[in-house]
Amino acid sequence: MQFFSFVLSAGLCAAATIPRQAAAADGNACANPAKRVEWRTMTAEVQKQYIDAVKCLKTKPSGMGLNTTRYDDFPYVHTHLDNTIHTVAMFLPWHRLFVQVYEDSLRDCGYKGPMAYWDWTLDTADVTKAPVWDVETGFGGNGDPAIDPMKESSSKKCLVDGPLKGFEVAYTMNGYAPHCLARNWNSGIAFPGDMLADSYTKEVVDEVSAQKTYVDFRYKLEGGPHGAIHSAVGGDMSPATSPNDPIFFLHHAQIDRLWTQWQMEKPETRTTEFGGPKTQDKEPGEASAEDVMPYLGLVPDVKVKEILATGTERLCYTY
Ligand SMILES: [Cu+2]
Repeated sequence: MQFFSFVLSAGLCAAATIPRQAAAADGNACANPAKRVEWRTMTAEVQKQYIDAVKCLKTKPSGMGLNTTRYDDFPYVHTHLDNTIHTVAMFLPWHRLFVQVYEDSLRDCGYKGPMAYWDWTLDTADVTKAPVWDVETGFGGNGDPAIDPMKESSSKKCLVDGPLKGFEVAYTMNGYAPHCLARNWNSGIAFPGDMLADSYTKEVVDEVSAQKTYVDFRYKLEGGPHGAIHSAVGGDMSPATSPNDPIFFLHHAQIDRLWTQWQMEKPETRTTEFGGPKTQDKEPGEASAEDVMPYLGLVPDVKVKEILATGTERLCYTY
């Protein structure tokens, strides 16, 4: 598979008429890319503005004709496309645009600060103490301590403090089912403070970033640090409706940041490099940058190749 992918990506480079250079050196580069920042570097005031905008999305109508709110569009689309966008080549570009659309929605709700990411490598000494969980300046922490997920459904382990207390989300993987936002750190079973932190230390990320091909990089990043955070946070962050938890978007901005940094190490090749399994099928076929990514009306469907570089008119940001 790896050999095949290498041949394919080499073929793509040769076939491209005008190889897209790093966005900065490209005619398509945007003039003033917005800098995304780590959550803990924002002032408390801007952190509050960000979370206020998240809550504002719950007051706006769906942008795609659903009977639920703008916020709920994101988990709805993500869960309906679950098998199309995970453990496949398009995992990274699909989520890249998804985060951008979310950021655009926050701006429609009046947010003027930077888009934020959560660099969890900074917190692996004790992830439970990460600034993103602060009840004053973050997204609140674990769900209701009175709920023991060994005895009751972890879906009852809802946030009982912090700015997202009472945050109601509309969907589960079974469809429309309004419920309170739940977190179930460590799935309620591991040692307190563990949070699978060994899976997303700086050392682990360095090894992911040392991968030489998109195929290997995507595979290691998705199956390693990406998946570990979803599992460690638990509750609504675990199933395919994981965008129910607003921390999803800071996590995926970090995933996107690591991809962007990997691309910028060799922008002349890596901002066009793409490949790997096209589908989750047993014989998935080889993905192509010409593949169209579906968004179910959240935003018009788009070819992968439009989303491979950042700092463009379409994705006018940097890290
Ligand atoms: Cu996802």
